[in-house]
Amino acid sequence: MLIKSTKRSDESENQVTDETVFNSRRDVLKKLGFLGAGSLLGGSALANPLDWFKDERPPKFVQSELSFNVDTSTKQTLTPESQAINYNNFYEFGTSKSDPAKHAQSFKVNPWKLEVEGLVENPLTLDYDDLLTKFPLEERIYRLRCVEAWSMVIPWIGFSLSRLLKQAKPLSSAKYVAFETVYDPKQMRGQRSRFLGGGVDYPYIEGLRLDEAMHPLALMTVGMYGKTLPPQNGAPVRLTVPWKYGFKSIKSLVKIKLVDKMPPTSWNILIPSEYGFYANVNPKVAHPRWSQARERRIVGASVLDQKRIDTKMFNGYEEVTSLYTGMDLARYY
Ligand SMILES: Nc1nc2c(c(=O)[nH]1)N[C@H]1C(S)=C(S)[C@@H](COP(=O)(O)O)O[C@H]1N2
Ligand SMILES: [Mo]
Repeated sequence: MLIKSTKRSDESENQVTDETVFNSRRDVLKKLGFLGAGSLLGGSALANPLDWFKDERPPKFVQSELSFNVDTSTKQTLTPESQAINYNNFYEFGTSKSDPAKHAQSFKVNPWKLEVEGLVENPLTLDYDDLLTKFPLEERIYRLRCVEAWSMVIPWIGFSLSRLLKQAKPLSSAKYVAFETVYDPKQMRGQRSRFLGGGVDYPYIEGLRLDEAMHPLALMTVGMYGKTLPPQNGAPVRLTVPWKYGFKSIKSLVKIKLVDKMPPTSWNILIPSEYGFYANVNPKVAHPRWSQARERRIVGASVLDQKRIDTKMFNGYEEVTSLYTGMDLARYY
């Protein structure tokens, strides 16, 4: 059963729904008979991503349609899909915005292995199919605000990271979560030289405090615009943390490790004065080289089709405020 969003008007910028709303929506869908056991993913919708090997045309990444619970509560102008998949940051495939779409098309996402390990009672290994079928998928329309001051509104598809962590059962000694992108220089040209990869020391690593990671907004993302992720957006699985700058939303994950100390993170290692561990969107804290007070929302079919708007604290996701009670967010940037 394929369920798709249709209504997306642009009147207002509502909050994205929280998990409670999604759960009640799921109940409604269940009552309507959309969500019987095992029906979240139609088997026939899962095309084989390796099919292009049999094709005579040059390798082109094939996406599959996904089934998901729809986010109908959010009314925002979506960024056109053509922008979201052609204007990217994914330094493993090059440093310019057009590089990932150009150089990631033959990236292999199946087979895949994601390990959840470290300070957990129940370590997990998920393969490609697990990522798409183990957890009910939900569509979440999230704004993603890049530290470079552009932003997009994207209909992501995935499941809360908290669901995965709960299944792994963090030990009481676990205080942080460390994330790691795949390291595969044969496939990722940016990992072959410091020049091509923008100076990042690969693999790309990120981290969250455990309570941040458990917040229902933190999304394990496997799709966008109704389909599995294209490689330039982090296939087969990435994180989307909408209240933080885009660089926290680490792509093409192979490892999630529960740890007791604040883990190192790629951008913080590279330029600690500019990129902190927290990286919460904050219009009042300027980047040392530019203001963060405003942003360019990419809304049209051309990158130049932009709307200049004020940036909101936590990118507008105020429900995370209590995570930072008593913290000086200018100091912990
Ligand atoms: N592994 C990895 N993850 C990454 C990046 C990267 O270079 N490598 N770039 C980050 C940055 S800076 C941004 S803004 C977002 C962009 O996500 P998008 O291209 O899907 O919009 O991905 C983030 N995740
Ligand atoms: Mo970014």
